Amino acid sequence: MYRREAIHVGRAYSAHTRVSVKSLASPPSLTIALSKGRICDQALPLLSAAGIEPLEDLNTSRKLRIDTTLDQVKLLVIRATDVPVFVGHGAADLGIVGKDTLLEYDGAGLYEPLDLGIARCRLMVAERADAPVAQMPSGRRLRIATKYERTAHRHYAAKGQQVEIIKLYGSMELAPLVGLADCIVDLVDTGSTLAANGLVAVEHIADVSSHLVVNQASMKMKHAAVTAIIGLLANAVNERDRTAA
Ligand code: PRT
Ligand code: MG
Repeated sequence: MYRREAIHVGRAYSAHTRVSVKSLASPPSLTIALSKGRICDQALPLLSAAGIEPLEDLNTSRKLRIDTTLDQVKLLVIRATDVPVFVGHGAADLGIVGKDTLLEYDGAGLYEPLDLGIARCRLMVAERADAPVAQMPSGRRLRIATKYERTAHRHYAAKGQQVEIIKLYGSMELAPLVGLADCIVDLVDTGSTLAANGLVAVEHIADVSSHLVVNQASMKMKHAAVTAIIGLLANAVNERDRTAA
């Protein structure tokens, strides 16, 4: 079974990649962690182009470990913030996770070999359109509501600004409206959530997209299989970008 699926993968991409049939012929098992929702929705076409298709619908299945068309590859469906934790600890070999989540992750043990260019957005500072921070009495410490505590700390520390960070787990946009904070640090895509809540983006902190991450020990111990997956996904990204251009 392994051999048949592996040969299929090798053949399908032989024109584009150095991935060899041999590298996947009798492979160790590999797990790839990812989250439901937008990352999963946008990652599936890339995984599919790499020959990895889940045998169940990730968004609706109650199973958290899902078989794929490649016998040796399983998908783990977990919370976005848990992806670097699973991969960093070796509970998953690979993961697909937003740069925003990676910037917050304070653990080690990860390589970040490939930007998949999906689930793109920007991490921004936003404030009330009707109460700009610039018009606030000076000398008062800014209160920043965010789920990106570490990234916000780093951003203001780099500017030499002392701020109070208020950690929230969601609905950041509400905080300035109800007087909990002066600003928020949050993800912005179209800007319509900010606009709907009377907020405007005032500073850009980082561009965000989802990256492939790899456990460092897996990269060593399962080198051929892991680099084969990286190669297949890199080809899928290049092919997508080429046809979109
Ligand atoms: O939802 P849950 O608490 O389980 O986890 P999560 O919120 O971390 O996961 P999810 O699925 O909501 O987001 C996963 C990842 O998607 C994030 O970590 C980002 O890397 C990426 N991503 C890309 C986004 C957005 N774009 C995005 N726009 N994540 C969230 N948003 C939200 C944003 O927080 C804000 O509330 O969408 C709103 C802004 O969108 P616009 O279009 O109105 O500007
Ligand atoms: Mg969410």
